[in-house]
This record gives sequence, C-alpha cells and structure tokens, in this order.
Amino acid sequence: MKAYTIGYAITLVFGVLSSGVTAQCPFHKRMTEGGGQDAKLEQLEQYSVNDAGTQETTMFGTKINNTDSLKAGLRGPTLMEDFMMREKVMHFDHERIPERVVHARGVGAHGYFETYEDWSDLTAAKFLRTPGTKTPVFVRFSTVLGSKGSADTVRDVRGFATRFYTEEGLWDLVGNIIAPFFVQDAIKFPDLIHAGKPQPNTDVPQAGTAHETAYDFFASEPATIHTVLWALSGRGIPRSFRQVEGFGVHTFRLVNEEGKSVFAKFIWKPLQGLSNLVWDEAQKIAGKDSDFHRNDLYDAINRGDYPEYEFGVQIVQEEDEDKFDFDLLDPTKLIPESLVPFKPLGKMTLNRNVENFFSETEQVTFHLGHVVRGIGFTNDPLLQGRLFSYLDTQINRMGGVNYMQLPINRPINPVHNSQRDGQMQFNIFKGKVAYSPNGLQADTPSMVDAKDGGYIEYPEMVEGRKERGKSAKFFDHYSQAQLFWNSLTPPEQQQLVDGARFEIGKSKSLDVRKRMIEILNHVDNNLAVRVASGVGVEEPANKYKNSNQTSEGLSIDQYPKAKNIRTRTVAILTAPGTDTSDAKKMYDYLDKEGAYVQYVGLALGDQDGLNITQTYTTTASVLFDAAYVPGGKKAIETLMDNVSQFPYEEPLSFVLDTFRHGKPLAATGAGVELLKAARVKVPSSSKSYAEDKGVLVSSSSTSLEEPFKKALIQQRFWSRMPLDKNAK
Ligand code: HDD
Repeated sequence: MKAYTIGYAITLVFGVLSSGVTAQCPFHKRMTEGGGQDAKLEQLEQYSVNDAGTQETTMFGTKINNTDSLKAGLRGPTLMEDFMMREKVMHFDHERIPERVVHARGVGAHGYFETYEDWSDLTAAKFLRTPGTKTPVFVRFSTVLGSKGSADTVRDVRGFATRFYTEEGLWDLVGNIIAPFFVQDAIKFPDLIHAGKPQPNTDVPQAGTAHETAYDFFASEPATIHTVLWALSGRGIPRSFRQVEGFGVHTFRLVNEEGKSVFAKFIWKPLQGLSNLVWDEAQKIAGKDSDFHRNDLYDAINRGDYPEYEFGVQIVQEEDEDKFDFDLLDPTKLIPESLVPFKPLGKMTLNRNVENFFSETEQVTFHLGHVVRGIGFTNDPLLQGRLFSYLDTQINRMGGVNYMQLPINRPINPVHNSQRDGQMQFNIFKGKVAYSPNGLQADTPSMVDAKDGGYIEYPEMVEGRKERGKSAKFFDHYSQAQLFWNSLTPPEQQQLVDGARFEIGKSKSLDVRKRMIEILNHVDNNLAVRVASGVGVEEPANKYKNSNQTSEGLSIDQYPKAKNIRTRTVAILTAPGTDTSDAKKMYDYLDKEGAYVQYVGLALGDQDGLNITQTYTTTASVLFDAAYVPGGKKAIETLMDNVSQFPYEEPLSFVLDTFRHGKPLAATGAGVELLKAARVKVPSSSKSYAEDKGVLVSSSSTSLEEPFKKALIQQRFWSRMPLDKNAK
C-alpha cells in the first residue's frame, strides 16, 4: 500500500504538471532541462519505500499487531473475521509472477552511457549527438535456458539487455554475449527453446544443452552450428558479466536527420578484458557458489569498481548491402571485424546495484520495439518476429497492459497518448477526451511528424511475392562456423573440443551423436575427428575444404587485456605458523593495486594477526583468480597433513586446481613445497612470469610482486593446458 500511495501521489503530481503547473516539481524541472546521468535514479527514488523505524500497518493503513492470528480461545479455531491474517496470507500467495519463458535467471544494474562525439552524420538519436551527453541505463544479464533458481556458471548463451532512458524515450538493445544466433527465423524460436529446455517428460536437465533433444535439434538444423560452436567455446562459460562482450546480433538501421540510413551491428566491448572459465571450474563453481556471477557483479559495484563497456557499431552503407558472401539479414552470421571494423561511439559505466531485485530486475520489461528516432529495423526475419514476442510475453508476466507504468519501466520523459484503462491503471487521466483526432482538446496530444522531432520511419522500398522460404545466402551454414573455429588459438580450440565431447557425449542416441559429428565435419575435419573419438562415433572419412580464413575479434585470448588488476580475486593460503610478514606484504601490495585479497585459514577470525575471512571448507580455488602460498614450515606441514588435518586434501586440491585451470600461482619459501606436493610443475629458476606460465616461486614475496601482478593481468595461462595429440 505504501508504494501505491506514493505512486498515486506521483501520478497526481504528473496530473498537475500536465495541466501546466510545472515549477513546483523538481523532477519535471530537471526533465525539461534535459535528462542527465541521474535522471532515472531520481525518478526511482520517488517510488522508494523505507520501512526502517516505522510502525506495522495493513495494506489499507490501519496500525496493527499481527504476531498471532485471531482465535476463538487460545487453542481454538482461527476466525474468518481475522482481516490481518487473511490479507497477509493472501498477499503472500500471490507474490510470484511467471518467470521469463527464456532468460529467467538474471542480474541487473544501473549506470549511465556517455557519448564520445557528435554522431549526427549517422543518426538523429539525440543522446548520440552531443559529446559528453550522459544517459541513464539499466542492464540485465541473464542465462537463457535455466529457470530462475538455476546456477550461474552453466554452459549457455547469456543475455546482455540494455535499456537507455533517453530524453526522447526508451531504447532497449536486447542482445546476447554471443554474436550470432541459432536460428534464422522467429518461427523456429519455439522449436529451439523446446529442444534446449528441460525435456518435457522428465523436466531434466536444468539449465543447459547437454542432452539429447538439444543436439537432435542442432543436428537437424545446420543453421545452428555457428552459434553452437560459440557456446561450446569459452564464450559459453564467461568468468564474469564484467568480462563479456555484448552483441545486438541483428543488423539494425541508423537514420540521420536528412533521412539517410546505414546498416548497423551494435557491439559492447568490456574494458575489463574478456575472460572465460574452464568447464571443470564452471561445474565446481555451480556447486560451491551458484550465485557466482551475481555476486561478482554486486561486489564490484559495491566496492566502486564500476564495470565499463565501450559501445560501438559496424557500419555498412546502404549501397553495400549485397557485397558480402552472407546476407546482412541473416542473424546466424556476424560481420567479421576484418571486413568492417568496430567503430566506438561511447562508453557505459555500471555504477549502482538495484535496491530491490523484484521491483527492478524482475519487473523490467525489455522490448526490441522500444526505439527512439534515429534507430530502426531491418527485415531480418528473426528480428521481425521478436518485435511481436517481447510485447506479448510481458502481458503474460505482468498480468496486464499497464506494465510500462512500473517505476523501472517508465521513460524519463513525459508520456501522453489516448491509451486508457486496463488492469492496474495507476494514472488518473483528466478530461473526457481519449481519442484522436479531437476538437474538444485542440487535437492534443498532437501528432508529431519526423521533421518536428517525431519518430523517423525509413521509407525502405519493399516488393516481392508473398511466400515462405529463405534467400539463397541463408543456406551457407558452415563458412562462418569455420571462420570462428579457425580464429581460435589451439588452447581455445581444445576447450571447444572438450565442451563438445561433454555435451554431445550426454546424448544416449548414437544416431544423434553421429549426425552431430557429420555437421562438425562440414566445419572442420580435425574438429570432428577429435570430438568423435570422445563420443563413440567413427572418425568421419570425408574431408571438406577448409578456407583457412580467420578474422580478428573472435578469440577471447587475443582480446586486449585489462590495464590493471582491480577486482582480481586472490587467495593467500595460510595455517598457524605462516610467515605473516611475507603474507602481509603480498596482501598489502595486491590490495593497494585494487585486487580483492582474502586470507584462507583453518578457522575464521584472527590467526597470528591475519584476519582469516575464508576457510578451506567455506571456499575453494575455483572461486578465486589466483593463489599465493607464503612460507612458514609448520604451516605448510599442516596444509600437507592429509591424515588428521585434511583427509580430503583441500589445500592440495586448492593449489592443483589453481594450476590446472591456468591461473596465476605464486609461492615463497616453504610454500613452494605445497606446490610440489600438489604435483604442480615448479619452474627450476626464476624466469619471467610468461616463461614460467604464471607459476612463480621465490624466497621472498617482495620479488614476486611485479611478476605476480603481470600474471594477474594476463589472467589465464592457457599454454599450461594439455592439447589433444592430434590437435593442429
Ligand atoms: Fe529473446 C527474452 C535476447 C531471440 C523471445 N531475449 C530475452 C532476453 C534477452 C534476449 C537478452 C532477456 C531480456 C531481459 O533481461 O528481460 N532473444 C535475444 C536475442 C535473440 C533473441 C539476442 C536473437 C538475436 N527472443 C528471440 C526470439 C524470440 C524471443 C526469436 C521469439 C520469437 N526473448 C523472447 C521472449 C523473452 C525474451 C519470450 C522472454 C522474457 C522476455 O522476452 O522479456 O519474448
């Protein structure tokens, strides 16, 4: 009720505003002055409710004590009359709304977008036309297949949906972290999702494609292979939402004031670097911390380490539409950056966590059709179908048509039209006119033509027969899959092969496995042979031609590294007897550089002056980016004691997993013995961090500081990972 009351009050304020009394409302004043980075935040503030220090009331405002229900005698039946119990339980019964049919699990954050330059030559969109303009944004990252309570680190595509609250209305860029999409036409989307989601007879497996129906579909629909390869690579298991790219996937249009249009692919590039987990690690994290990605984002933002993503476009001129081997309208294709470079337009910073998950992250209703002037659509058949689906699905989730009035969904500029009534109508519209044209209200709200600031419809020429089918270039399913495979480094290819063996190997049907190997063979024979050997299928004999073409922008490993070690998580492994001076020096150094450092010990609390915040039971190597083992003979003996102290060898597993997963690992003094006991290949003499593949040893922590920092910037040492004997 409290929220409703406030919403109602705001509504009245807006009502007053629309009748012309603008000066009394600071919010409206700011709007008329033109948005600004905090405009959305301040709007949301007005709907916020703080219950701290208040007194309990019913939803209708009566003060109450509802500790016990009302009974006829203390051991007697509860009375129907108990309005407090009825209301509270009734509300509880209705707390859930349907989860999203796809992308159910997500995490959201607020921030702002700042445009670098005046891009008027490209677009009429106002927020892209003045350098330094700051536009509030809300981003929701999500996994696709799992339900709302599924684990974060499953292998899956992930959503990267961004809402820009511009002065001219909302623009929702509803993209993914993977550049191509599985299917070419929206009519195939329900099939894709039915095949990927848990099987209808058993409702398993949760949150992943490692099952028969998914691969039966992929094997039957070769258009999926390009995206399947992305998902099987490191792209399907990102280290963090702070280290993912985002892609609008479709080709869109930008239209400028003169009505000139260009084709545009939208891309986000993280400035924190790009990084992924290894599959063994991702699976272990799903058990140790199923909220790993959510926690990572919340923590970084809470600590002021705001993730930044550069936003840009690949531009194709109207007259070049047909110059590529692929069709710009085919969403299973990307535009290789070696053909059309990425042009940065601005930067997004995520600087605030949500106050309330349900009100903001759950109730946000993204829709591709939320566009501002200067941004438009193409005839991509997947895009066209999405324009229907997102509106439709929100009505199912929100229970009515007025969901755009929810605080998270309201634009920051005023809304006026003749749409009325419907469930949960919050506005009180004055007057008797709710139609257009009208004479009684001077024909207002008045229609706005493109030349006066209204939406610009690009007058694309369209002609053709009505028919079902696809254009010829849509049938090339393998060229770009091959380009992707060819562009990965050998360790990245190995990760893809391992991922494919796991996923395809989960299919009990030999026929599905065989057909899948056949599809892989069309991409590359070496890929198919290597996967076949792991899934009980004969090596394919046919060798199809590999173009050997590669492109920039596809390998994670070759993506520019972060410039510092801010937010890298480092575990310092200790036990009573640890050389505290060494441990502290390393802690202080890394902490000063912005890393998130924690001492892991036998018990929480003080240990010889070190504040132990994790134990070998509460955490594990997979939850850190790196580990350091300081000296101290007694401590190392304790950590190696696999009889009385650590029967499950937790410290040894910690070290071994850090090594196996390619992460920086450092040790000093007796700490080196723990590495050796964990079967880590320890370099014989001190070399550079790169030559030692991120395993660094020394007699003192000070000499390790700089090399460890460089290793942390490098983040992973994939060269440590073993390759198949027949890897090329
Ligand atoms: Fe979709 C949600 C991304 C194709 C139908 N989609 C949804 C979300 C993202 C994407 C990020 C979550 C939004 C949020 O955080 O609330 N979807 C994509 C991308 C696609 C794509 C990048 C291909 C380029 N989607 C697609 C098709 C259809 C849908 C072809 C239907 C024909 N998508 C939906 C939906 C969802 C959705 C059913 C579920 C919840 C929602 O919309 O709000 O409408």
